[in-house]
Amino acid sequence: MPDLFSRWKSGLSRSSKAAFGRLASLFGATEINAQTWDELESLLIQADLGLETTESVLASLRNVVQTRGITRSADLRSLLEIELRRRLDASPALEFSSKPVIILLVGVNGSGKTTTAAKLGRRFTDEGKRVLLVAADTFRAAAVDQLQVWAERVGVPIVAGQMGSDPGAVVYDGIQSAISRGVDLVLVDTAGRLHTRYNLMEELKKVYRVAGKALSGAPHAVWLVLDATTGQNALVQARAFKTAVNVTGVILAKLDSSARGGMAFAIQSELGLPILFAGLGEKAEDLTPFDPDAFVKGILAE
Ligand SMILES: Nc1nc2c(ncn2[C@@H]2O[C@H](COP(=O)(O)OP(=O)(O)O)[C@@H](O)[C@H]2O)c(=O)[nH]1
Ligand SMILES: [Mg+2]
Repeated sequence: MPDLFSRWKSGLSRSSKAAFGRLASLFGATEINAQTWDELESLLIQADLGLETTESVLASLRNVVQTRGITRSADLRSLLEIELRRRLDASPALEFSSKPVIILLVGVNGSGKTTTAAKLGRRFTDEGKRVLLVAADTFRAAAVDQLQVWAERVGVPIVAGQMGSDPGAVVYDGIQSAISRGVDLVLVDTAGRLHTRYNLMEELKKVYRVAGKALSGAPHAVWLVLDATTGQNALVQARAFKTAVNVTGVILAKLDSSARGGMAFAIQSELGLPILFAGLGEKAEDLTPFDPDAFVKGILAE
């Protein structure tokens, strides 16, 4: 565990290099002046906090600086840490009150869904849960194969559809099979919907409805996998998925290779969705629960 945590930190410090890393020089021994605010603003925007969040952070900081009569830019660091941390909710505890719990993983092609399904499968299995993977991305043969390879690697059973078969039917079968096998948790890997393609979103809605027919109350969660390297564009995708299905949380994949970790704040403030996990590499163990304290400390670390 401490090993993963330190790798996460190093991942974050890499991801922060572009903008957050440069904050350090801003928090020097100088007096706070107009230039300090301008630079801070541009660094936060570059780090992908988004305009709205950036302006809100700056307004709060200015207010504190004014009311407390703070003049040294070195004092801004801890204030910024507080402001950033305030904008991230603690990740909600994952409750598995029914059995089986059905979780849909959604997101555009290449965002990291299949890899994340495997990582989650391994993680929950390690926690003692009986997991079933369902490969419902039947649009591409390679997609089913990919999850099958992963399932074997992480030692989790899988129900896979034939290439070209109805993804709804695969999900139905998967849930039936989970019920009869006494599985605790079903992770459904769906096709990468192009969020601009209306019919593909309709297809996803259908998968959602079919899950509810197979098991009342399902799906119990819909986790949107976002590629952290796509920055603000991920927000546009997220809104489209939110409109189509009831997204309940976000998994921020590829944070290790992102120069824009600030997206986490924009996801939280502009979408109101909790970030549940962060993907920090391509291997099965490279997934960690999103810890807002460690995240903020990580991005402000020198
Ligand atoms: N560096 C890194 N690569 C990742 C991560 N998650 C997924 N990938 C890679 O991103 C690519 C697309 O992932 P995949 O799971 O197939 O995406 P999908 O199309 O949404 O199912 C693959 O090459 C994965 O190895 C991550 O957290 N970090
Ligand atoms: Mg996939």
